[in-house]
Amino acid sequence: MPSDRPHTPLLDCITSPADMKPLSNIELKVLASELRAETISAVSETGGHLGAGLGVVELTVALHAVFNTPKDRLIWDVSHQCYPHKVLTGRRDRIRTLRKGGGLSGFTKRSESPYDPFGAAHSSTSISAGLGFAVARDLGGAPEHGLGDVVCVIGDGSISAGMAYEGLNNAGHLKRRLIVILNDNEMSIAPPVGAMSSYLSSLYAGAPFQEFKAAAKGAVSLLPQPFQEGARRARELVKSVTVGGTLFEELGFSYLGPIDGHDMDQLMAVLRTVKTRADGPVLIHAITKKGKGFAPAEAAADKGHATAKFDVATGKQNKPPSNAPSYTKVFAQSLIKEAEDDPLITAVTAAMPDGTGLNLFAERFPDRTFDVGIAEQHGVTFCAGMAAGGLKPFCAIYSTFLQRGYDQVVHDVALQRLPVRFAIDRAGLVGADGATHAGSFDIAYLTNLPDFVVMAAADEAELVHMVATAAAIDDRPSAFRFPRGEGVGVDMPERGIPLEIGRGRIVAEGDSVAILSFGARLSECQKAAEALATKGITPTIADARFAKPLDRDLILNLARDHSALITIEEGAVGGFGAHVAQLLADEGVFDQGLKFRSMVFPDTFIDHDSPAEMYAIAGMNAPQIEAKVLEVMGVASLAERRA
Ligand SMILES: Cc1ncc(C[n+]2csc(CCOP(=O)(O)OP(=O)(O)O)c2C)c(N)n1
Repeated sequence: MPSDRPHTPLLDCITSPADMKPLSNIELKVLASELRAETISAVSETGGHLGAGLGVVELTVALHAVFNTPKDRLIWDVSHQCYPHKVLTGRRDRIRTLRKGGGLSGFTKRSESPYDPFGAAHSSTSISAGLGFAVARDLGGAPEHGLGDVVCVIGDGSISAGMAYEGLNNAGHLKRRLIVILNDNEMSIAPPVGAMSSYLSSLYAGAPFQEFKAAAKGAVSLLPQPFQEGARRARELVKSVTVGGTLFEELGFSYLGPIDGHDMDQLMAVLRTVKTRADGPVLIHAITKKGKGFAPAEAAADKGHATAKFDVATGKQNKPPSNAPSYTKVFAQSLIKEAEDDPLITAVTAAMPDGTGLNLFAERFPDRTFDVGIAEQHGVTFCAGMAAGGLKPFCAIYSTFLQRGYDQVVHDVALQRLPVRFAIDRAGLVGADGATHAGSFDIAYLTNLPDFVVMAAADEAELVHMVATAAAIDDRPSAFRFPRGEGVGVDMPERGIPLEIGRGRIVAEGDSVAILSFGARLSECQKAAEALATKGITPTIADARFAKPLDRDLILNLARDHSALITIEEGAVGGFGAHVAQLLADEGVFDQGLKFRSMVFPDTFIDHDSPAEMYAIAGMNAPQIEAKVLEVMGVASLAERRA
């Protein structure tokens, strides 16, 4: 092992959680500190989610020391905090491959390990999934490794989402033995918002930990018999019950806490008590510190939520210099300009102010910015209400997270033809976060909705115009999508000019083959065209701009003037290409012998890798576009036949 790796003699002896069973609390504390050092060291090499994992190091150790995973199911909500868990569950040898192509996923993944009973990355699913496991256990389900206790760990940010309450509500009703740990670090990605956040704080406001002798009334039934290590401490914790009447108890849970989630003695005592005594749903409220034990993370505004590779000594991140503005920033700046002229424009984010760029909008227009918490469903319908009330809401949600608000998009927005503007960031393949975060489906799931206007920006200048276009569309819903990362470095317009709805543009005139691009693959198409030019082939290149409404004239003219037409889009089957094919079929164009190809994502979930490599796997980089042109022209097959 290189010498700059941390010294971890105890951790080196742990090959699986079973090795932790004989350890004393003192040894578990040592193990936690080694695990923390290993996590920091690994993430310094890989980049990724750091703060959340550091905040649950003690909790991770204690859970694996007390429970018998993988038979007992440990379900991490979002699971961005699972790196220490991966280290302890037989994956330490690969921990420095996190988020790299072919390496460990940055989230829990069923196919990766039996210690990951449920995959996640989108938040607030753990309680529902955990309850499913609990019912499966009680009704005789017998999966591999058996089924024992079920422990869900959910953050104070993630418990703000509707789905978490749906799970709590049902769990309280079913009364099955289920353990939920609320990991309360008073942080989401940004500071958490909302009444629930204030409520959680009120549960421990004003009282330092050492005075927390109490858990709530419901915990009395959990009072332990004298048992081994930690018994005295546990009894202290649950005697002189004071808190009583928490929301969680009203929902049918026994509430224990708040406890100090970094105090191994408290954790061990409480977890052992619960393991021994719980006979229904229990909620343990643990207070932790995001970024704990790594000063640069603790000091950061986001508590080290996500980081590039960094220097362990200084915390300085190695971010490659950027050549062009990020799409996110271009979106935010364009929206600010529109909002300066139009006081009715509002903006909504679901717990992602920085990720969506709305932090910039909020600085300029604090009263017109709404962070609704992790609540995409509510966020969409909230926008629908604002639109019905005469405002011009921009709903800024990543493609992947908008999936959660789909019925709201259909039922509350589209069906009522309300002019909500969806700003869809992270469209297409996103890289290290992998399949869970890919923005693959929005073209398909929006273009099939009547009256929706669906746009995709080919570059950052186009994005400026699409923001202006969306601002101008006030009689129906609209959406514009743009990818993660930097633009392509084109000249930027001073102000956006609304585009003509349903009109695309010819980018390069050619003959024989036309490539019709929807979105940011345009630059790859242009690279492919350069390569084809050296072979004497000059394709026409067009930018569709709109997948709905389609530019019928453009498409039919391209079909008329070329022998082959290829569409390309950063999305799954069923989107832009499908609509173009439908139009061509309906118009009888195929009867005339047009050769047609549609380049879409393959029908599979693509694992994490660099975006370029993911696009190579999807077959959508310039060389593959070039190959597709050659194939449709029959050039490749001719060459093959000659060979
Ligand atoms: C449905 C959904 N929306 C948004 C996100 C983006 N996201 C990832 S982690 C996170 C914050 C989670 O906060 P919390 O549960 O308190 O965990 P912490 O990081 O503080 O440990 C958010 C908003 C997500 N994963 N899923």
